Parts: sequence; C-alpha cells; structure tokens
Amino acid sequence: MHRVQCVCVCELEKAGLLNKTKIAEGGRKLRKNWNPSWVVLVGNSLVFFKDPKSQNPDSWKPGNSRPESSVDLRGAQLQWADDLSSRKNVFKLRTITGNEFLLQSETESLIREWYRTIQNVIDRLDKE
Ligand code: I3P
Repeated sequence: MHRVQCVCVCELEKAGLLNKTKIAEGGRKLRKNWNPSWVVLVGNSLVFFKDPKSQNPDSWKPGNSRPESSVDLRGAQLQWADDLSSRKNVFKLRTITGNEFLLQSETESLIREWYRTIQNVIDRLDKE
C-alpha cells in the first residue's frame, strides 16, 4: 500500500502588537508619533491595524477590520536603529518607495523575532 504524503506550502505569517511610528514619507522626514499597532505579516506585506485598545478583540482580525496601512516588503530594507530613538529594541523598515517606519517592543526577544521573520521575507523576495 502506498502512502500519500501531503506537503503544505504555507505563507509565512506572524502577528502581534508593536509600537510603531512613521518617520518618512517618500523620503521626506515626518514628525514622530509613536502608537501601538497590531502588525500582521502576510505574504509579501506587512499590514498595520489601529490601536487595538480602542477596538474589541474580534476587530483586530484582518477579515474584520480595515488596515490602517500596509507595506510592500519587496525591495525593503531593515536595520537596527537604537540610534534613532531614545527607546530600546527599535528597528527601521524602509520601503522601496522611501517610506520609513520605526518598530519597537519592550521585549527584546520579540523584536528580534520580528526582525528575523521580516528579513527572511525580504531575502526571499530578493531571490525571486
Ligand atoms: C518627540 C517625541 C518622541 C521622540 C522624539 C521627540 O517629541 O518625544 O517620542 O522620539 O525624539 O522629538 P514631540 O512629541 O514633541 O514630537 P523617541 O521616543 O523615539 O525618542 P527625536 O526628535 O529624537 O526623534
């Protein structure tokens, strides 16, 4: 008897609460405005949802609420950016269109995991 093995090719996905501020739009510097943001990594995009405190838990889910904004990770760049903030555990995400975001967490392991996961997606897209 033959066994059939199923291989599931899943999209890399991750979601969680991070502090976020946009610091540049199309290369033009913006004033910082830190806010908690529900961040979802799905496919080639990083999607941001508004402060979950003002919403009920169900409205966090991508299907149920409209994202505040989303970022195409193709050609994006990540770098640690503790020099760009008085906060610790901060990295900068720069999109190919010159939008720049800082993402931060009080938990070092958590921000490291986000950095690694996003970098993996960027690397994968670079090879395509
Ligand atoms: C900014 C605010 C930010 C701070 C930023 C300040 O002041 O305090 O939190 O960034 O520092 O300019 P304001 O509210 O008056 O805009 P960090 O929290 O990341 O340090 P910066 O100018 O050094 O970026």
